[in-house]
Amino acid sequence: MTKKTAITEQVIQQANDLRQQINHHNYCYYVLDQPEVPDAEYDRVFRKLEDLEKKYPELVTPDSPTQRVGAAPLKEFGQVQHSIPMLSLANVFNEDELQGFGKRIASLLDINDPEEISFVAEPKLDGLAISIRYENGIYRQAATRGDGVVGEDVTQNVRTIKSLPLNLIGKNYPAILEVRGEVYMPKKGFYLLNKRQQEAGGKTFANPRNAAAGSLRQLDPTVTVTRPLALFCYGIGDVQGGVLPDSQSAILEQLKSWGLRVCPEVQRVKGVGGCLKYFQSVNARREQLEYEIDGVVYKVDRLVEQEKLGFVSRAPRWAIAHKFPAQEALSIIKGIDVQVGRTGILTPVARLEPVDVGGVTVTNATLHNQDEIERLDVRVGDSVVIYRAGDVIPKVASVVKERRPKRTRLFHMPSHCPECGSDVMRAEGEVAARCSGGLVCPAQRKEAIKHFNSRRAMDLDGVGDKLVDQLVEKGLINDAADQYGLNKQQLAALERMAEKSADNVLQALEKSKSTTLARFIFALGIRDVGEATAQNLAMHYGTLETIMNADEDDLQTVQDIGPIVANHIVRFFSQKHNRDVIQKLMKAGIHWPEIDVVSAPVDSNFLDKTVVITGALASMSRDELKDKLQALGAKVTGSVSKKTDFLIVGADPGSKYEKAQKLGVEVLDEETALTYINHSLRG
Ligand code: D41
Repeated sequence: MTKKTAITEQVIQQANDLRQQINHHNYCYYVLDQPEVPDAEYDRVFRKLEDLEKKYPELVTPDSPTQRVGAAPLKEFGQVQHSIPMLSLANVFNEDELQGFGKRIASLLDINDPEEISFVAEPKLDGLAISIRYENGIYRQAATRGDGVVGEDVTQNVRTIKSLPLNLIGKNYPAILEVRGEVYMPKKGFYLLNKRQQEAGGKTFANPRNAAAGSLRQLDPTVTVTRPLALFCYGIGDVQGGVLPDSQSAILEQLKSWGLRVCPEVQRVKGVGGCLKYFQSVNARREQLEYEIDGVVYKVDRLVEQEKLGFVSRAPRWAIAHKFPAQEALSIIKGIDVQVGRTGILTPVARLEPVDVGGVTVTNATLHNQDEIERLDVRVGDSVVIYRAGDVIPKVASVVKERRPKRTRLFHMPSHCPECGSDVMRAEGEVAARCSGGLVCPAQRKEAIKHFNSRRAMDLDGVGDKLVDQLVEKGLINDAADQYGLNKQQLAALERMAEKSADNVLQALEKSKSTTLARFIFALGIRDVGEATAQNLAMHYGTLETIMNADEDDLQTVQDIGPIVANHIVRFFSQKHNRDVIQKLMKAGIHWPEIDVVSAPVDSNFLDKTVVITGALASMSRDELKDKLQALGAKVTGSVSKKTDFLIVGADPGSKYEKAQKLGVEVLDEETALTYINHSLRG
């Protein structure tokens, strides 16, 4: 009996140790933004805890980091009554209104000069206000703001947010601590989520705020866990059994010391002047911030002053949101045009009644494709909400149906290309409609040449978009190669050109002839061949000829190239006009330095072999090994079958090893595999 207890205690201790390690790594990574260990180490510790909890299910506690992964779905959210109401924020939209705010509180506080007042200034995140309750330092409950009095119980969903500590750090936290903050979705995570949703045919979100709201108000926490939500804390609610400092800024410091995440942009400022300076500085850096904000918030720093000021109709008098000019505005669709891009994709574009959106006059907004037009149900004559975020192309966010004029007609993509009259096709499973005219289509020709000239391709900065348009329209060039045959007289005769500028163009053309194979491949504008793929092709094959002659199977041995891209590449080079253009370009004198091919897979031990990797490797990650094997022509799969040629085993191999032995699959240890690889490399 005693022995068993001893073991259990040891196991409990081990589980606690692992949890502490994981919590610490989470804190470094998500709160401090300073990871101490590589991801692989984190994964290792996490798996160890998972294994332990699987073996001893009675060990699992609700605050174990393994429990973030998502509880069972709910039928509906419970209701939570906020013990202290969650107030709302009043707004100001300009400097005058802000000065008014300053004067008002100065007068209420009996202070002569508003510039004497200390404020805490912070970005106003565009997310969802949330209240989070800790009991004895353990995460217990989270609720949305709701109407400020009653919110929804989103405890399980908030638990999945990695920047939320499930246990507070330190010892001096109150027995009951309710923190308030904003749940939001970082911009990057939002773009990736939408991309993922689109690929999976799921619903996409109009903006990070909607994505955050949709993710948090998800009845199934296993969905929420896949959503990249984050949290900043900005205040407190109910506090029992402990004391907090006497200023907003010190409270935020205190929250930080307990492991809670506070926005790093928070600053103490003096007076309305300090507020304005802060507003300008944040506004200037707005695009670079990782999250979307719609303004900044100022809060009177000293709590005694906050108490004196009190609140009116649910908003504190001591705080104010200073909003940026709206990113949305109302306009009317005057018409829908169709633009043709480099790869022939037809994009419907709404022509708008000019409207100011956050200080920029907008006259066009993309409608993306037919599906989007149907989703929005947008028609010519409609009143629409235009949305502009940063440098992104303005979008139609929604249609104001109530204002729709009578007798509007549905828009349909044309069946023929508006530029060249060729048939428009829509491939099965694709949202995009494409012109089938290829380089017959002047729009595609222009765009192809512009791409060829672009900075990351041939860097032909002397021949810009406007000049390309002119040259194509005047019939002086038909493809990228024709540019190299232009002479000074032809150029000097063009609009807005003279001898000097013609010379500059000729010089730029000459300079662009010296390039790299990767840039050249990228410049050709093969569908789905971006910079990285062009680079991989160049490194893999070393010469243009071998790339042009590779077949689809061979191309798939190149890193990151699958059957679809391989097919695009083969199709591109099989077309006579493409080969002709390439020949003309070579004749014009385009050249690049020779490449040492690192991994010519000719003599590879792994060529066309099916390989499985299992166990922990000592010298590299499994992904790295996979890349190396693929570069040598291997197909790397996840499970062992009769078709498997080799199983490469690292430390502690599991069932795959047993299966391989049963099936008589050849097993290689890591060292042997690396010897084979190195041998292959030497060819
Ligand atoms: O970033 C925000 N969205 C934010 C919202 C913030 N930084 N501070 C806030 N402070 C408050 C008070 C002053 C009432 C504690 C808020 C909000 N409220 C708020 N968010 C939604 C409603 C109110």
